Amino acid sequence: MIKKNSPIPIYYQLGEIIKNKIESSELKPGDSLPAEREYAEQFQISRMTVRQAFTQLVNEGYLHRIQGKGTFIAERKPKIEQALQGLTSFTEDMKSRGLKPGSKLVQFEIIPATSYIAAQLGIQEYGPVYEIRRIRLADDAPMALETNYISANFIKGLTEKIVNQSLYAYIENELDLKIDQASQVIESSVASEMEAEFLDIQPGAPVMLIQRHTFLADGTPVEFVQSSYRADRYKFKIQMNR
Ligand code: 16G
Repeated sequence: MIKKNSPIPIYYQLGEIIKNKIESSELKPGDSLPAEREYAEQFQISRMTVRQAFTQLVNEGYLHRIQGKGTFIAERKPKIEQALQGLTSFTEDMKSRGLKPGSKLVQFEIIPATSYIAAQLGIQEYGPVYEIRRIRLADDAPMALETNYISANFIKGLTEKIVNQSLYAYIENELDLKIDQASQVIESSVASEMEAEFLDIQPGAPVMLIQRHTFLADGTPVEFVQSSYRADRYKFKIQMNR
């Protein structure tokens, strides 16, 4: 129950109590939450503290408020869990989960490589590079905004139609090149206005930035990719041995 002389604030303790009820399905999506007054009486705390707990859970996505109606348990879609061991494509990842992979093409052009992009791809500055920006979809819902940079002198014949399907399938099956390894860096960030619009989230909502460098077995760079994944829909799992 609530400990009044704890270093943990009371609103936080109440938030944890409500979260437990949601996680154990005692409170189910769509249920309305008891009124602030009821919690205040039950735990002998102020209504302001109860409101603070509710606000915290609204921000975390556990609850939502409907003007004039009250506070309800939010519908929370399970996060997609991606293992970080294998080198897979988005299309493969979604299919292996029984989800329908998809893309919405935002940009497809050949640009002269900036010095930064050239260095990432091991090519000359101003060399021709495909810049491909796609919203990646799972069962038609936006999961990530992904921008690929690919040397146009190396990977030839890309079209809008191809990148609306699987890029890796084209590289491996049509060009007969074997994608071998990649290194990936993941960091947290918040959605910019543009990312928020494409990903159907609020500006400032948490996202995970992923940078991937992908190579053939002989070390030739295949792609440099910058992606923003929705942090409310994605989590990463890594297996560790000691
Ligand atoms: C994944 C890769 C991306 C790759 C794409 C190919 C991450 C962070 N990125 O999204 O680097 O270009 O798959 O997918 O996992 P595709 O074959 O479906 O086009």
